[in-house]
Amino acid sequence: MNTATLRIEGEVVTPRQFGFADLAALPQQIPDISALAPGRQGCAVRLRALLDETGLGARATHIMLYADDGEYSASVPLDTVIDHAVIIYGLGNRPLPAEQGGPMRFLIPDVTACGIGEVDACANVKCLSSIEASDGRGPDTRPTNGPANR
Ligand SMILES: Nc1nc2c(c(=O)[nH]1)N[C@H]1C(S)=C(S)[C@@H](COP(=O)(O)O)O[C@H]1N2
Ligand SMILES: [Mo]
Repeated sequence: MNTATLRIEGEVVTPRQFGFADLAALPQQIPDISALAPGRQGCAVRLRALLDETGLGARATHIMLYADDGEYSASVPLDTVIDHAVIIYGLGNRPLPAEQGGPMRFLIPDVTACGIGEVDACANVKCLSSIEASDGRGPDTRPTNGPANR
């Protein structure tokens, strides 16, 4: 049973939730993420496609990425990531397995392309439950001591 949803909220015009089928129905699909991120698996949709659906509020400067454990979160500048970030949501027509950060995970395939230190691999939030557009930076629990895998 797959009831996981991803909420898009905060400084958006129309907040909404996306389940597996909703994400699969959006434009801007990447059928195989390994084309953008060698070594990774799954199908993805561009962040831009979700934000096109909700619309963005004029005050939105950052997005907060919340994991479903209610503990891990990251806050990154919207302009920097909007044309890089994707949501990986499936593998073989099923939700992305938890071992790979599923059922939905945020991924910036090439963090160096973003060109700022605020955007790093630690912002690739697994078990993503909410993306909140915000006016300014929000809560961020990313480790500051280097790119260790946690
Ligand atoms: N929910 C959640 N997502 C998370 C983390 C975490 O602790 N919890 N760690 C982050 C960190 S510090 C890194 S470096 C990347 C590692 O993801 P990867 O193993 O898929 O490359 O996941 C990020 N996403
Ligand atoms: Mo990290």
